[in-house]
Amino acid sequence: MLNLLLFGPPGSGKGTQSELLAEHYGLEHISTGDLLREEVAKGTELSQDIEALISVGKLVPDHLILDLLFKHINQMDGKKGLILDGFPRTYHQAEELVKEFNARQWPIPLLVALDVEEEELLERLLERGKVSGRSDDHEETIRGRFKVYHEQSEPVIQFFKESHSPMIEIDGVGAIDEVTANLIRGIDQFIKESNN
Ligand code: B4P
Repeated sequence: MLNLLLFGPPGSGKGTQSELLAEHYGLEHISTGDLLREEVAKGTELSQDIEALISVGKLVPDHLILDLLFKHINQMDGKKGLILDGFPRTYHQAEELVKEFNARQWPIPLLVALDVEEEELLERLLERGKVSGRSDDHEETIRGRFKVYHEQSEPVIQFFKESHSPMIEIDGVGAIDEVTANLIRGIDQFIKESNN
């Protein structure tokens, strides 16, 4: 069972590449950003709280995303491996993910970190903002999301190092298909080494 976590700053291509990798490896793709946007679209009381956080570039509370994600995973058939896109985004989420996977006797997922410079990220997200209609794709919020990424999400890498969990870093700059090819090369290498 192959499980992957696509990790990286906002706009690094997590969503874009996860879809392509899910198809290539036959994995179930779950984007926590999409799960939250679906929740917002339901228009419940919780939706308003979530939208208020997303629109200013803040993360939603850990307990909320953990609950939403594992409820979603429980509804799946469980045969395919998973590709999680945008999760974990905090040290605590990473700890809980490993606990949960251990409890299910699933292999600890490979963290695939996409590396892209901030100026390129800003350009991509401003471009997406012209068509996405997303409340968080404008300059002030994007800069806030970068800050949140450095302060709250980068420690995920620390967690993976400390717990000796599998991790690779991939250059996320270039045409979309070039980045996909880099990712497949890195992931295939990991699979080969794990089988030896
Ligand atoms: P996400 O939906 O995960 O959004 P993201 O980080 O902005 O996008 P991503 O990196 O997937 O970029 P994409 O491929 O689309 O999160 C949104 C919000 O939800 C968060 O800020 C947070 O509030 C909340 N949230 C989500 N998960 C959470 C969690 N676990 N805990 C707490 N809160 C959570 O690429 C961006 C653009 O670049 C696209 O337009 C794409 O076409 C373009 N692009 C991609 N690759 C390219 C390339 N190689 N070259 C040029 N352009 C490229």
